[in-house]
Amino acid sequence: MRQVLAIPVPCGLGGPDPNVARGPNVLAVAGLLEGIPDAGWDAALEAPAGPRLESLGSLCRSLADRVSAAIIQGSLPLVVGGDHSIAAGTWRGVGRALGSPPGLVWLDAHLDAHTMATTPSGNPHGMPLAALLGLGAPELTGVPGPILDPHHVCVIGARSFEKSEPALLLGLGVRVFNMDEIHSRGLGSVFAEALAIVGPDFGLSIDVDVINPLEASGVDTPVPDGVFASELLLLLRGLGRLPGCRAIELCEYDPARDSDGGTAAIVKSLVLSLFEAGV
Ligand SMILES: [Mn+2]
Repeated sequence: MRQVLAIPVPCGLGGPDPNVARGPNVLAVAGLLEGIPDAGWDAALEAPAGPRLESLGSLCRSLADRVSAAIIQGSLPLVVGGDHSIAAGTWRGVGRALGSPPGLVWLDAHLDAHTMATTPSGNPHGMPLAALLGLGAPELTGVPGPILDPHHVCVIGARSFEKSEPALLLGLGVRVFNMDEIHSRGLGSVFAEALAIVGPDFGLSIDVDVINPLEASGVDTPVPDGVFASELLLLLRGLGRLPGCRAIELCEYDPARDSDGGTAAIVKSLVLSLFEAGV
């Protein structure tokens, strides 16, 4: 198995709750990498001071460099956020290392497909997927064009979004599996289709708010309903060991809303499952 390089990105600039920035440290203390052979923490990557979008853009540029370097040296980057705006840096770095756009499974209660023109909140953590597809805030990805190929991107678990977001994603050809479809087909069937869509070289962007807040309430923006951790855990099992899995990202864990550590424990079990043998 490749070395797993966990890259902590203590950033809360993209969302409403700055406590998300404490996520990587709290997860590290909770033993996020315990039980994963040959895994270690990189130094934390901090956002420089400055206006929000510029600061995030600079952070994403540094993150892209780190992720790209990790892949080139044969490691598997595990990016630990932090709010989801950092995805603009993670997948830019993966694309650069591969020389082609990776497929991407985006697990999220939201669609993160706002542009500066459509966002009601102005929060960049609602924009990274649009930015990665070449629409929205180029400050985040640092490049004007698309980084991902929409035909190899899918979103699983969506249940809270504004009308412009599915319009943008579906218009580009992104497959969106919302919770209604998951309830009617089952998560297993949806997940299998998602892996076929993303193709052999792919990544996983896991927004912890994809999980039902009845189980995992420790997230920045909880939304009722969602997938159950036990089911997701089975489907993620061993994916991190596949050579085609190029990077994994965990975002939006909010320790301030996780007083009993229950959400941290769930996140830890998901990561362990990703690296379990016996797929
Ligand atoms: Mn998200």
